[in-house]
Amino acid sequence: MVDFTLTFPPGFMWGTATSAHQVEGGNTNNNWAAWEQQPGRIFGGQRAGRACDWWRGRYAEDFDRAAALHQNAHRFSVEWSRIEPERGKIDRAALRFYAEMIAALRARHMEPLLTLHHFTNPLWIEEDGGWLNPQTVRRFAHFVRVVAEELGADVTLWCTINEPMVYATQGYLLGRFPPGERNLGHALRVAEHLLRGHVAAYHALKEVRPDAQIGLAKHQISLVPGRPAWLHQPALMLVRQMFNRAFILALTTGELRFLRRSIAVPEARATFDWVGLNYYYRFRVGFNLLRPRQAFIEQTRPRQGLLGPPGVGEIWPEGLFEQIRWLAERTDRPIYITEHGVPDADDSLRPLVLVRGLRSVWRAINFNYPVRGYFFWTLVDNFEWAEGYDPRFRFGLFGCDPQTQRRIPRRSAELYGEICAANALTMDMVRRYVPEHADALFPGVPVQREVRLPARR
Ligand code: IFM
Repeated sequence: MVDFTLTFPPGFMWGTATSAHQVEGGNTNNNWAAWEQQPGRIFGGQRAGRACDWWRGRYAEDFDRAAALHQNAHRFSVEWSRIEPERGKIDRAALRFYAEMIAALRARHMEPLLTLHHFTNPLWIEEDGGWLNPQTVRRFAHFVRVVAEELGADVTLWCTINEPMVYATQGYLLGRFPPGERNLGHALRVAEHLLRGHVAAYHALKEVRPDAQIGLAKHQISLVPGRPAWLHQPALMLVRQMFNRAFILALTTGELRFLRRSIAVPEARATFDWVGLNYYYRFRVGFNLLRPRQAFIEQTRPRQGLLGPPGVGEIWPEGLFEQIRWLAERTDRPIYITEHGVPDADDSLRPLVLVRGLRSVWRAINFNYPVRGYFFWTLVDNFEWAEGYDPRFRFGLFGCDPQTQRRIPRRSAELYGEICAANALTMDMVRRYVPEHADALFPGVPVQREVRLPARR
């Protein structure tokens, strides 16, 4: 087997990603806190509760852990409901908390990437219609301006909105996130308002900090057609257009196209400096006449491949390459992998997912696609939305028991630390962490075998 080193470009960003409601604990004033109180919404009737206890300061020890693994960046989000608990009322202490958090990252030589909206809304926003209400666009921009004025001097990288199409479809089409609707028309309207929210946030940020580098985190999925492919291919194209492509294309064309509906948003054109890719799964897509409320379309998981817990797609890290390629060619912007990870409590899949994922990212970089950084999801196990603290949905490099707050490093943390330190993935790491996959992942010829020359007479 040949020894090799997959080296990443100098200055490549290595980090993990988190979000406020999932790690802070003590959030009681947002739509998720209210949703968690409704029976049957969250696995086992759980609530986020103390989560990872970051609000009471435990972020500092977790940042120490990240820094000890040689990470040089961290993606996190600020909680709108803390900063603006009531309409127009700004909580300066909450802003100070986030300023301290940013300073804590900087003190550890970690670049902050700040997300402004990651699934949660203040209750006063939610009660006034959430993102179905067009007023939310202006209210969000106001909040963004406040954050930019207070924190902008110490932050360069900004992510306006996390996974807009996940928010729209989970909350308004599949009913799994608040407000639990199943209404395609509403899902599309929410997506449109999120796009307008992104644009408004972009301008608010640029007015306050012209040097801000602004993007958004877009969740992309890999898709294969159901069988027979000729029958189900149109379903795939529909999902691909609506879920993967429409939002991104609107940023380049100024037109948001869903099915036959086209909404002109010319002001969206070019309102981004970089694009973030959140990537996890591959799904099989097809028509199902029993799903009228989902436009007769169903997503299932292919039966083969790397399988995590039920309910999620096949784990297929190679799909990163294709998603990077599409984003790079369509947007012509730098790309950050703003999330990539796997639900895996016993860490039996994570080292392999890291290796296979980074092999794909490295391959994309070698095609000259401008990937600038990689943020693994996530640093410590946290509150996984509708899955709550379901033990099957643990995404952390470190385990975290929400009762005791005890952190337990997983082996993948060590592997990620070695990768970040070396700015590279090496064959030696592959041999030590996923020896059973080394030959299949990196087939080679035994060139280093001793060559015996015939003896001279
Ligand atoms: O935990 C989530 C995160 O909030 C958004 N992206 C996917 C992650 C894992 O499901």
